[in-house]
Amino acid sequence: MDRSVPNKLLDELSKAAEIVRGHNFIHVFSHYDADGIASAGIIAKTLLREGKEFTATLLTTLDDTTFEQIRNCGAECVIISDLGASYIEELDAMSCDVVVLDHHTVCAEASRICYVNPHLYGIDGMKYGCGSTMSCLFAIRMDHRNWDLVQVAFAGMYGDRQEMEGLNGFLLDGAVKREIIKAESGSVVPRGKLTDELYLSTEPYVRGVSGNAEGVAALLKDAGIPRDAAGSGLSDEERRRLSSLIFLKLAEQGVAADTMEITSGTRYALRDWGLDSAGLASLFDSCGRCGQTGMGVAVACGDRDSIESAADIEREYRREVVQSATALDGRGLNQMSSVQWFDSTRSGYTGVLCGIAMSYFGDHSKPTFGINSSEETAKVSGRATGKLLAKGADLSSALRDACSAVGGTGGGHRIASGGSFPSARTDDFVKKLNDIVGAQVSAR
Ligand SMILES: [Mn+2]
Repeated sequence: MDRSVPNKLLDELSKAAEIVRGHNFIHVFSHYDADGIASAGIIAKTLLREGKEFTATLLTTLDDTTFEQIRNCGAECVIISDLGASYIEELDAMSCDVVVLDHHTVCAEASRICYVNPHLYGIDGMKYGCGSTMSCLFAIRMDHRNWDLVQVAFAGMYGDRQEMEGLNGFLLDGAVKREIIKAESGSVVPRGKLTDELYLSTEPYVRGVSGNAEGVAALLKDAGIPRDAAGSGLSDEERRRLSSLIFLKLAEQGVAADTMEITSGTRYALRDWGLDSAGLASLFDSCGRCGQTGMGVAVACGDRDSIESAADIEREYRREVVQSATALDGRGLNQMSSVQWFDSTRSGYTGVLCGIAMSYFGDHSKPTFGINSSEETAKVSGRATGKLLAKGADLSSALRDACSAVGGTGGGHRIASGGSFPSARTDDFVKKLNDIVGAQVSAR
């Protein structure tokens, strides 16, 4: 696959750089997930290095309400990263300068504003270029000295489960050549203190071990490893034993082979961070999910104090997530003919639980949805797998149509999508969703 940057994309990035250079103050809007925080951080650092002033606002979603925030922000120049694709026409109608660096499904092409999206150049933004990829390409276009920010972009790519081909492949090649990033062979054995790391592990989520202190102790005993050992200090033999026991458990709980491959996939070590891309993504993710988005952006900019505070937040966040995952695994998902779903009203963490359930304990023949109806407007998240997409599943259109059928809105990627609708219509919504996904899959 082609790992170069198309000329038309380079032209658009130059246009973006030109626009930004013409302003002293820029308002940055981005998504609150790992990719969105990484994108905002890359842009923030680029603006700082250019001597520009800026404000960054991270949004949980772009809808009519949050769009009003952008419309009324008062800045003469706005950059929107990891968001925007669904509001291009509205953004086009604004009077200020707008740069959109997104990778979500293209709904409309821009006529006035500067719009950068891999899909516009025939590159699949679900796999080969995410918000932080586009932000990093923009940063490098502004100044070649911004190549170091590729480390932050890799955390965003990890967060969005991107593949290292296409535009991501271009950044990988450049980063390896410059010795900024090193690819290392992966392992299911965590590097830190094993009793903690195995307990907190949701990637992989190992039934009977994750969120289960006795299970962790038993696993270590079976592997003949002392309880106070760290993964990085194991002998080759200990590592092999622990890794095979974990794989055995994953196979027993029915985890698909491709998930196991991703779980133990290549690690990308980041030169300046003492972390790999997954570790930095986890810091961003925790900040975003705990509403500490400003801290997330400061972490991405390399602020030492913020990195320390974020590590504390991460630990607590991971504990809550693993406990919610264990509880959901215990009670199981609601099975319908074409979808499976769960109610996350009490725990929250809808999207992250959805991903864990889809990969590690749900039925992998059906897309997984989580619904949080704690407020008047319910939030829904959906996850599929590559295999389900090959069968015809498209969660972007499924959630768009099912949400709008009950008076809400939805959309996103074919493999991961979200939406909202009136909580009172939850029963109608799941029926509609089941019908839509059923029709998608049987159409093939
Ligand atoms: Mn993204």
